[in-house]
Order: sequence, then structure tokens, then C-alpha cells
Amino acid sequence: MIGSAIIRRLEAAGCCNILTPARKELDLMDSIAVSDYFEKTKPEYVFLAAAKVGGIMANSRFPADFIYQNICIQNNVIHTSYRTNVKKMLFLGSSCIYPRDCPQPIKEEYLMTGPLEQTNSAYGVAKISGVQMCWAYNKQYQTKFLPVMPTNLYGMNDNFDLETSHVLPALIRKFHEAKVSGADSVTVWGTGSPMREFLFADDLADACVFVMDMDMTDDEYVNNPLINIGTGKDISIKELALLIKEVVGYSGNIVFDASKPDGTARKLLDVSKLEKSGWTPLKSLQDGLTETYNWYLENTGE
Ligand code: GFB
Repeated sequence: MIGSAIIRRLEAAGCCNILTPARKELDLMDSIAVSDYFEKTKPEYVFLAAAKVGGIMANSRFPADFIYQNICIQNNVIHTSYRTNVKKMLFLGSSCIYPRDCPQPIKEEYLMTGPLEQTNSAYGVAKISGVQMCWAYNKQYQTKFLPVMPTNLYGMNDNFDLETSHVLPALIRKFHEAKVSGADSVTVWGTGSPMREFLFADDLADACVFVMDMDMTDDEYVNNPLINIGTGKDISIKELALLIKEVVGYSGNIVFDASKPDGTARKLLDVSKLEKSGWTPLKSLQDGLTETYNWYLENTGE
């Protein structure tokens, strides 16, 4: 989802020579393959958007996959970027790297000041190790590796699988299927009270290109850089469900299944650092939802 949005953004800016190896062409978990690929193609700028990702259930059920695969991918791409003299590398983390109970909105400096949320701690630790790796290479090898922390994302090419996806695509699918089948109700996991912030993938892509272009001094790279990317606004899962219900045009009821986990109560990013640098998102949640629902209708054969 993020990779394809970054490609759209780069192509719109007239960038050429964009390397986009598919998984069967380059397995990022294979260190030799990554090394060979970088030696052969010599990329100058790297966006590390590839990751093993999933929603609250996937993270809870497959923590070993999340920690192992993410650390492998990061190790290979970050180390090889250093070895092959990549000019700049952007590493995409996640808002779940921050402590579960930290003050809101979450400032970058809260990293590693408290325990993580249990439902995604394996993923969080993997992403924190990626951040530390960027910082360590900047210090030891004077690389220009920048970790950025996006909030919860959604958009075209999202995963709509009901077990492994994030809440937003899952609810689009659930409300759509209920509309088509004429079901009386849609079940939403948890209590509906957790608060989440949602950023459209194409806005994230725009921010990534903006940040990659930013002029930073050598000192700033050495000084543990970290940038949150989000909208600065959040809504409850209940409000999100009502919004999706409206966008999809479903007229039945919503049932909350409190036996399913809520996860973190709130994770709203403080985005003032990025705003001060001159970037703000374009897409409203209502418009982003409509676009994502239209994409779902056109692309999933539903
Ligand atoms: O998006 P989500 O799976 O992940 O869930 P997190 C957000 C909230 O939506 C939780 C509720 O409170 C869920 O219980 N929810 C309600 C649902 N209905 C559904 C549903 O049908 N499907 C899903 N998936 N959720 C993830 C992390 O946490 O956030 C990842 O697990 C990653 O590691 C990602 O960081 C950004 O926001 O709780």
C-alpha cells in the first residue's frame, strides 16, 4: 500500500529510474540477494516501506513472524544501504513504537520512556531496533538514514482480509458485505472506545518525499533524528464505524464485541515537528474513506 503510493508520488513529480523489485525478484529477507541487488542497481535514495504488517489480531497471533521478518528486512536493507553508499534512506516505523501509556499527543522524545502495548510489542520492538540501527549507522558511519513514524494508515492496495487487516479496511469490507447480503448488523471488535488517528497512504507518500528532500545538517543526522507523520486528529472506533457505515450506505445496526481486544486506548501523534518544517496532509478522512471504498469496489471483485 505505501510502496505503491510512494511510486505514484515520485512518478507524478517526474522522477525516473525508480526501482521497484517485486518480491519474487528480490526477497528482502535474503541478505545475499539484497546485497547483490544493491551492488547491481546502485540505488541513491531508498524508501524502506516494506514490512510484515497487520492489525491487532495478526500482531497478537503471529508475534514471531512480526519480529523475525521485520528485523531481517531492516538489517538487510539498512546495512546494505550503508555498504553501497546510498545517499539517503528513509525508514518507516510505526506509532506503536511509543509506550502504551505515554502522554497524548505523542512527541518523538517519548520513545523508550515506558512499556509497550502488549498486542503489538514484538512488532514495536522490531521497529524500535530499526530506528536504533539508523541512528547507530549515522553516528558510526556518517550515513543519512532517517526514521519516520507514521500513524495508522489506509488507502488503495490495503489488506482487506478480515482476520489480519487493520480496522479501517476490515470495517469497509464488513459494512459492504452486510449491505449486499442484507444482514441486520455488523460486528465491530472491542468496545468502540479506543481512539485512533488515520492517515491516507497518498498523504504519507507525499510526506515521505517531502522529508527525503529536506535539507538536514550532518549534526541533525547524528543527533538521533525522528519525525512523526500523521494528521494530528483522532476519532473513536465507534465514530469511525458510523462514518464507514454512512460512506458504504448500510442501514442496519452496529454491535460491539467486547470479547475482542481494544489494544491501546489512544495513540495520537504530535505532528508539530513536521508541520513546522512545512508539511500538512491534504485528504480529509471522509474523502479518503470514499476513495478507498471506491477502490475496494473496483478492485476486489466484490
Ligand atoms: O487497526 P487495528 O487492528 O490495530 O485495531 P491497532 C484498531 C482498533 O479497532 C482496535 C478495533 O481497538 C480493534 O479492536 N476494531 C474493531 C477492529 N473492529 C475491528 C475489525 O474488524 N478489525 C480490526 N483489525 N480491528 C495496530 C498494531 O494496532 O496498529 C500494528 O497492531 C500497527 O502493530 C498498527 O502498529 C498501526 O491500531 O490497535
